[in-house]
Amino acid sequence: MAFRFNTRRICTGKLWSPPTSLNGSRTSKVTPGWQRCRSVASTASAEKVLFPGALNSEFTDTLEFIRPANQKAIPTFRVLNQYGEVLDKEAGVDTEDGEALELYQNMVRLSIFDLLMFEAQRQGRLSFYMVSAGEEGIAIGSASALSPTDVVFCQYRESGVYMQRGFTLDQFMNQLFANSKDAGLGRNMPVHYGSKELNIHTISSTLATQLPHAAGAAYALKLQNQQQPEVPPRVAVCFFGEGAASEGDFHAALNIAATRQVPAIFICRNNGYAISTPTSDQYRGDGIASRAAGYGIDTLRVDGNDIFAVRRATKEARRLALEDGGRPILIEMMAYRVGHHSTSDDSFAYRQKVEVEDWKRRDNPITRLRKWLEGRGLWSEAQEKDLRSSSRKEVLKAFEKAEKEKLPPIKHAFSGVYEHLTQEQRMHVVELKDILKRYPKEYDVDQHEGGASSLDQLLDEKR
Ligand SMILES: Cc1ncc(C[n+]2csc(CCOP(=O)(O)OP(=O)(O)O)c2C)c(N)n1
Ligand SMILES: [Mg+2]
Repeated sequence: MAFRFNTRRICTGKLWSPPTSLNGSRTSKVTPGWQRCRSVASTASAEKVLFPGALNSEFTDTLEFIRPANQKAIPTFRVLNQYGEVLDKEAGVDTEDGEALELYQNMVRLSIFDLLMFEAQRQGRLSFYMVSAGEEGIAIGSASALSPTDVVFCQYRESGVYMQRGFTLDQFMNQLFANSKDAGLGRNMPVHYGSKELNIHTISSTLATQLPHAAGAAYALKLQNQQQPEVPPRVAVCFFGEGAASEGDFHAALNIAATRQVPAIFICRNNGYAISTPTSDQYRGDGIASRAAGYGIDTLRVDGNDIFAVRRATKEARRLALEDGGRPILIEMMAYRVGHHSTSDDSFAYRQKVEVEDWKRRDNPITRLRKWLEGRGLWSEAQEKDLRSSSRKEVLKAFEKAEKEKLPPIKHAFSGVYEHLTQEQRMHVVELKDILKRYPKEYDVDQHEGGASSLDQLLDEKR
């Protein structure tokens, strides 16, 4: 006999028992399976070896590569078809008529808001804007299925999440104009909203940075959910584009979320483009959902033009994310980016106008829900007209109000970085004061609240 297997079974589901505390009683902490088995273990007749890096992999004598091209693509979950008809009549929709009407009205409001802000930028009244045309159902539908206490991280094309959570038109406008009423004190580019009250972290355009932030927040929530079982548990929700999923941060976030089993919902808006880069140049695999499976994360692909499907998927994701102490979930929501990437982009330089027109005609979250509402006798052309005209008026009113506001005090270019002004900052303030004084025609300080005087206040502040 030349050789013997080591038959010691170091770790199996059967032999393992929950850890006990120092006084011998059972603790409630259960170590998950993926943490238990760390060593090679087998019997001579075993069908599989528990390699520490690939648990439960069976031996095979067939040499066959897994070839993604031969596998069926992940299906796309839908509740309604393109004609607004419910596919599974028994399951129906899980939304009351009143709520469906509200969702519809919010989607229309958002699209009108987008249209008017895009035009305002073209008139030179705003410096920058990004629309979410075609993706209204993803933002509004998913936000409507979350708890207001859940912590949200957005990319930049999710104004609907803010709107659905109660961000007011005034708040949107104050941020867009970076006026003195902007909660961010005018320090961000337009569209970089944030709201502490609504539990939405401030947007950062540096792609994908929100993903590891969300994984970290979800880990904190996992601990909080454990430590405060009397408080309703919360999840972290992270929105990102399929282009952002090409960043290293995406992979780091998914991996840490999976290994730590944190209650996070990653919502990918796959709209077909990352500015001018089409998905065909971005990846070769089956979208973004397939990547989640690679990290051991439960995943689903959803028709983003179907707000009922978006809602149902998000609700179920939330339930799963909080199960057994927490786990991450990824949902890939499919849509088409109907608008240009931003006001700095002309998408007809890289895609055909007819492609966009085709999508607009073929499918859209707003028209799909409208068809469903009309089919139930809940909506009419007259109501549509009223909604559109009143939304337009509301948006323009808030726009004009915010446009008249002064800009924030100049001192906020320096404040809030350190607790107290540093010696170096002090020198910068003095220099700025000098420049403003020497070139009064170049810098209209009166646009700012308090003119240049806020800089003196800053210099006078006691340490
Ligand atoms: C780190 C980083 N790299 C590049 C950019 C430039 N950039 C801004 S948006 C964008 C495309 C992102 O596409 P996607 O994530 O699909 O979102 P979408 O715009 O389609 O909603 C790029 C490349 C950036 N903002 N940050
Ligand atoms: Mg995209």
